[in-house]
Amino acid sequence: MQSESVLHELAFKALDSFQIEIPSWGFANTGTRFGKFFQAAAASTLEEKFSDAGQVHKLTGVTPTLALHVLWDLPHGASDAAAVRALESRFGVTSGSINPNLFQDQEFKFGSLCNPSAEIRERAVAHMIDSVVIARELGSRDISLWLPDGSNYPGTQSIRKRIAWLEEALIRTHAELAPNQRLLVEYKPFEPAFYHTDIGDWGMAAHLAVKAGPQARVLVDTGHHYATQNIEQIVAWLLHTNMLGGFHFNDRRYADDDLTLGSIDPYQIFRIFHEIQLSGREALQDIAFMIDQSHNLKGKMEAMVQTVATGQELWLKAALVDRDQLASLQDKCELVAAEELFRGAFWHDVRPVLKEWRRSKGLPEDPLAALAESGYVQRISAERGGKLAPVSSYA
Ligand code: LRH
Ligand code: MN
Repeated sequence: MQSESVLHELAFKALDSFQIEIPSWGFANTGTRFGKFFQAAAASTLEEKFSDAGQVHKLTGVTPTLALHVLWDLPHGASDAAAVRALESRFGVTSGSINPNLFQDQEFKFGSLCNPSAEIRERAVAHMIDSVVIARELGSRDISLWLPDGSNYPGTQSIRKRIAWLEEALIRTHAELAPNQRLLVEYKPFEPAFYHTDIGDWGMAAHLAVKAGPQARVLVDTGHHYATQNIEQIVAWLLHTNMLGGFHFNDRRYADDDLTLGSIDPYQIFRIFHEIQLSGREALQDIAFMIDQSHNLKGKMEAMVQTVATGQELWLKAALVDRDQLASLQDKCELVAAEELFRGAFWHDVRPVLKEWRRSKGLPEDPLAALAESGYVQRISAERGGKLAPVSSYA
């Protein structure tokens, strides 16, 4: 392991380069198909979501942007931009990625961009283009597309025709992008479709991004993989092919569980961060780090602050890997020595130097403790006084 002073300098440099975007929907009441448990402190208005995001940024210093979901946060589309701008200056966080929503309108039952009806596909493309315009109005770089499209039974849809419709829709969307904008294509193997999903894996997403145009990239949601898939290898391929646009970080035990980052398999995120850091700092600005979680049981503010702190810790651990030493051990196939060096960084307790970095930035050493001391959650619970009665959303 490098000397203490080298480690210290590495640590501060790494923490200076770490920022992560917060999802507005992470503060709202969410659930599973078996129900939602309401939290009094939950946010239901965009103002409340910006207020919560502002508080997280004040406590951590590394979450300056808030991801917005078009139908949930901008019901009037681009004409909501002025109101959003006012919230940005009031709460000190700006709009981040703009997420089109092609998964809740009834007409998208058999698909949106991939629907056999040309008329319905046209309306879906119009929503994509509206989302590009909204992003431009808000100065957001990324339009982040996740598409639920797929089918539930073999033989019921033409997979080939749907690929062609999708290619055409993303080419038309890409054509509307301003020079500084990007289209991120998120893949997911299943749910809500349970036979085929049109953008089912990284290869499909990469093909569609390349076909759409030079400003399109792939978005990796860590929860969107089969349990046996090697996610860091997919990340290495996307970095190698310059197709990696960003991440939706969360954790899972089984499927797309959207649990808090590092709660189940922190070593997974460490391995992903290592592949990214191998690409050097210049690659970083093109890789959007975003959280995508639904806090069904944990307090939403606590879960968000905990997630950001865990992200910092795992990013810092990955930065402590002596990559030159590791490379020479790998080249010499000294397996155990290489693994011990790699894991050694993961086991390294980085919390003391993280506290030091926070102190040096005038930030609370322990943001979770500071959140508790702030009384913020108690205050918003009283103000928002949400219903606490559990309701089923299954039927
Ligand atoms: C789909 C997804 C997508 C979001 C949604 C909230 O599972 O990951 O990124 O739009 O969650
Ligand atoms: Mn996601």
